[in-house]
Amino acid sequence: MKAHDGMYIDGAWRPADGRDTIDVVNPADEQVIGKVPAGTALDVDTAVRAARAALPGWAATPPAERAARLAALRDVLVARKDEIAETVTAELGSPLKFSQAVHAGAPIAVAGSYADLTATYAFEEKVGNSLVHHEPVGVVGAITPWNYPLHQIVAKVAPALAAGCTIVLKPAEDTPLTAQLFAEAVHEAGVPAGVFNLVTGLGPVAGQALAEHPGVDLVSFTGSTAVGRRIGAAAGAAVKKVALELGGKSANVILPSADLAKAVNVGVANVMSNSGQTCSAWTRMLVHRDQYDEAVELAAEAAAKYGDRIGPVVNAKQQERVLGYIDKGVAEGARLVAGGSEAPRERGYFVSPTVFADVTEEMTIAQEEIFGPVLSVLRYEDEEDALRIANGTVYGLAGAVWAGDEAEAVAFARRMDTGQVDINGGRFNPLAPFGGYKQSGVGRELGRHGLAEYLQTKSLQF
Ligand code: TXE
Repeated sequence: MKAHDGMYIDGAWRPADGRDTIDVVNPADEQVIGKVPAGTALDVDTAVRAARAALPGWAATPPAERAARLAALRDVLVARKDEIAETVTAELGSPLKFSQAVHAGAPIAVAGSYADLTATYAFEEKVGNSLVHHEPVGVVGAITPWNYPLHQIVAKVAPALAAGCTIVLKPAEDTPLTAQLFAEAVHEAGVPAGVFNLVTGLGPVAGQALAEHPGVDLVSFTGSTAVGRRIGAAAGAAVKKVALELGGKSANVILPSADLAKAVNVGVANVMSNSGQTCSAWTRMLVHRDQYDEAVELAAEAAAKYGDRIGPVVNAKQQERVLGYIDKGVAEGARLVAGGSEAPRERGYFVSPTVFADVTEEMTIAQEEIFGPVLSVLRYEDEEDALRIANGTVYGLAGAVWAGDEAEAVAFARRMDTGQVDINGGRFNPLAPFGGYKQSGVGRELGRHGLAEYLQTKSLQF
């Protein structure tokens, strides 16, 4: 696979400070497919300085011109869609069709939505006798994970560009080739030098240097709760803005009036897609006790069908972690009805699509984020019980409600402590705000709400 041996800083690929590199591994066959430089604190500093220097010019660029660059970026992503899909498949292991539809498709939609929004957004508004200016926050340090390599990048970089911010991106070490391809796309789209900069590297080195750099005004992080906590604490100490998109343990609540077979089948697909590596995945299916046995049977059948259709998880560490959770589920008394903790293939970091029945709320597999193709099916007595279980974790990122009547589902959704709820299945909307209640995070991504994270307001009184 094509890999750059430098950093994209100030509009060009420049030699890295150090000689250390990171091997990029295809998780489907464990082969090394490329090497990228492991950035140092000096690389980060060089990139932040470039972003600072470019800030006044980009912040003063009229929104219509920023919108034009975003539209050009979307067009480049469209033109290079196949290459994006192949790169994501090579470094994440997801099936090519899924990479085309989701890993390439979603970021194209997001880039396009920000091109449109930037052209029409009221960056100045009259409020009584005041004029309120919405100005860029400044230099953004973006730290992204590997699970949706391009979407996670675009969900931060597109609104930052829209707002007039400049950016230094530190992508996940597992998926840096997609990030390099994105840097090429930004360049091709004519975004001025220094506005977007890329430093590849390890989290505790390059990531930490970026999060703690005094020249960064806002840190936008998506990843594990443990790292998010550290970044939030450092940002608090420096009185710096921070956006955190962390884990989830979303509930899929199937009310008795719902179409059970549809709700279960879509629910299983939701958890298995991307090999379960989705922070918003509906990993807890909640079913009324009268429909429980039927739902478990349907879920086991649906999961078995997935067999070879899902890719591996991203690396050996994640595979070990997911298999460990499956063992823990069995040890705590849950009943395995599909899959299990035996790796299904000799090569590659695969995990069998797994379904647990007889899961109770306090079990580890019902409380902690597993980040693999593992579904827990829980029983509820009545609606109040379902609500209590749905809200009974430290997380609050997403969820789903199914009912015969949409209004009934909406009434239930209103009482859920979570940032996003899919009603009778739902569909991806690039304009809908996405982010967490409770320990799932701080701030929102996508649409107007995502843009607002990268703006600060100034009011002029007349
Ligand atoms: O995450 P990390 P990992 C969850 C999921 C998964 C678990 C571990 O449960 O099983 O986290 O995944 C950078 N300072 N999610 O270990 O380490 C790192 O280089 C600054 C949910 O891969 O948090 C990468 O770019 N940055 C999630 C990014 O943080 C640091 C998606 C995420 O990696 C750093 C991914 C540090 N000290 C994992 N240490 C979601 N919400 O979608 C690491 N990083």
